[in-house]
Amino acid sequence: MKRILLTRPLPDRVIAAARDLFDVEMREDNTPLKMGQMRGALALYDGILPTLGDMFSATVFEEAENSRCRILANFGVGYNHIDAAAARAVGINVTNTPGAVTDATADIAMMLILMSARRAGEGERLLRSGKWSGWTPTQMLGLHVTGKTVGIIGMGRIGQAIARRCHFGFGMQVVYYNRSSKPVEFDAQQLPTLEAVAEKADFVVVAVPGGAETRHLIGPKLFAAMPSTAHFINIARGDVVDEAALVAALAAGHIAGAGLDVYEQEPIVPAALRAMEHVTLLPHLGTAALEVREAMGLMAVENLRAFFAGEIPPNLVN
Ligand code: 8YV
Repeated sequence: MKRILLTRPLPDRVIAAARDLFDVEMREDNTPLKMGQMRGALALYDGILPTLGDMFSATVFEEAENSRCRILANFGVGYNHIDAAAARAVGINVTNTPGAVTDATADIAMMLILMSARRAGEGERLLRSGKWSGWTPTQMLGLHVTGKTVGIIGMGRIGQAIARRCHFGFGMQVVYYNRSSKPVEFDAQQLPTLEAVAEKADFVVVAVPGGAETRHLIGPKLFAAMPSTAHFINIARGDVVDEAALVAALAAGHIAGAGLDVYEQEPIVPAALRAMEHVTLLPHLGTAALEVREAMGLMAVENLRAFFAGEIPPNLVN
């Protein structure tokens, strides 16, 4: 039986599915693997099921040509914590879990759009503080969402799922930026630059993959192009956004609010952001629902099964 390491505790169904097929070891610890642990795991296991925070950088793969491990079956669609090219160079396959995460992540984007526009976090804080003095016709007026324009940065699976929700569910106009031409089957307009999208949008939503190519893709130029009444939403990866520039844009009132699920240096969230009432901050909840985490885990296990059965794993990324 192949030896597999699960780098974090996972839902029971996933553990059971993995144990049916493999000799499984699961870390009980929820902290990311350290460099030495990653190197050790490459030497000791045939396959590893890692996740967000397990920083498999090029350095980890140095001298791993003859390592026992031949596959990293990532739990999550985003694999920017793994240097997939460096893994490939030493013959290690990398897979991810697309599809399983799409709807849940798009749902979180909608939640952040609504929470940010309608000041839900601020209202909840007010009520819990005991300072709510009762309804008035003008209390806590926010931005009406239905019929507004959403600007999506990155029209992949998740971007399209957000666009569909906005278009069909909320009667919104959809404009988007995607680096390649990406026609969609409903009324939505692809624009040539990030700024062209920002100028038109009441809500800018980031849905591009993380990694070197998109690091700080969003910065002062985009925030300057957004209307001062617009909200900025990020459900992708924190470092796609220049967080300091976002804080500056919010502090200066260049944009009206932000809804964030991801941060540049998780779990560190800048104090300046935490102090702002017009910012909604979620702790990377994107896929945090049991059935979704089960589907992600089962997909990762299927990638391992296929690989060790001599097939091309369904979600190979390198
Ligand atoms: C995951 C995500 O739960 O799938 C992804 O890439 O961002 C999340 O929703 C987590 O990051 C594990 O990869």
